[in-house]
Amino acid sequence: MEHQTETQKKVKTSEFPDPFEQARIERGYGDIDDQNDPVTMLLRLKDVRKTAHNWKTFISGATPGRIVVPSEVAIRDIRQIPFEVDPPEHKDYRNLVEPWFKRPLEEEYTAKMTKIIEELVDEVIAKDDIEVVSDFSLKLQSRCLTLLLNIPYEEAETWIGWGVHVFRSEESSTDADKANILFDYLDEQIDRAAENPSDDLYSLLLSSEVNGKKMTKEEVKGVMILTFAGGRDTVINAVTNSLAYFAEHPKSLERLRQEPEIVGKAVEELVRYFSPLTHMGRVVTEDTKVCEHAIKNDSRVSMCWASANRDSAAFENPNEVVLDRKINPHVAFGFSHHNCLGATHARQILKVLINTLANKVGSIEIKNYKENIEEWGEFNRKVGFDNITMNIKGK
Ligand code: EMZ
Repeated sequence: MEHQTETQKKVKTSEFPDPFEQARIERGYGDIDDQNDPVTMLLRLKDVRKTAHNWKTFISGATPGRIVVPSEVAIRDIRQIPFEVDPPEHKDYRNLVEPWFKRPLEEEYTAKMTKIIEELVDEVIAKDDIEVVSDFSLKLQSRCLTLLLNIPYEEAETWIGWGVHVFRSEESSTDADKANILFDYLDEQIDRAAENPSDDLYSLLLSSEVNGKKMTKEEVKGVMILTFAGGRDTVINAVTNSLAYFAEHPKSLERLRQEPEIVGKAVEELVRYFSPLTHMGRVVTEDTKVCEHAIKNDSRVSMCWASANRDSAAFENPNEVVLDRKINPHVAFGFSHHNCLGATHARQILKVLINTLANKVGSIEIKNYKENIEEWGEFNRKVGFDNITMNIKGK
């Protein structure tokens, strides 16, 4: 084995460095440009939490697409629901969809998910080298999404064909042609469900009322876009990154096999460490100040979950994965009333995945990879892998 001194220590493939540390400690924020609509990124856990709570000064219900960074204003004009709606209306939508998005806790749902994931793990064990992002994580995300929508399993094939992100491509971080594929698809699906109602999410939404009024097709589309877009690259990265982590920490996988009761804590810790969604924006409704920094009315801020999750004011050894971390107030799923609607589904995916890997996998070897580095002004943040080839062997 190659000898490495402390200073030469190689960064592991599964390590996710924190690019925000210095700015977080010294200033608490970072200014970035995004398509000529600048964003002040808030880096401290305390400020991120305060901002998430304060929906009057920091709104979500701005021009559709503007709270997302990179902004999606140029590629969509449909409002995502409940994501781009503020209180009090937000609550009506949220109350409507919340029970549906808690279904992943049901036994039957978990059983189906376990079958999907076990099959996929068996499949990759049987093969030699596989490219994990496209041959594993994308398939897993798409197949599990059929459960969340409650539609036939075969439909996943269509979504697998769309690739990792529904709004981004290799050519562009906001790709209008790509977005239109999703929008046209949803129009078709909504029309289908309107004509032939079933027990899927489209039909439920179409038959629902909010504030005494039937949901319009436009509103249904707003919920569906969120369901497709919000949990796609995020889940794919979380799954891929978890595999990379276990490839380099086989003892952790063995520990999870022997102590399955800590799997819930392990999921929270991996999600904290990876922070699959770097940040989420808000639009400011009055001149204000954060960290002694003036922020102008109608400008944008973002709550940087990835930075907040490494804030040493809240986390001991923030750059280490502590599988059974006792106190873990992370904000990887956001914070306050807009916290992630799909979190129950995402957590269940990671739990089932970890249990399945622990029971079936003997070793994982990383062959080669290309990191996915997001560039936010002065910050370069690794969020996952564009591709990563592994050899996964069974027990
Ligand atoms: C939006 C966002 C939601 C956005 C929780 O995040 O996810 C992004 O991936 C999408 O591009 O439109 O849905």
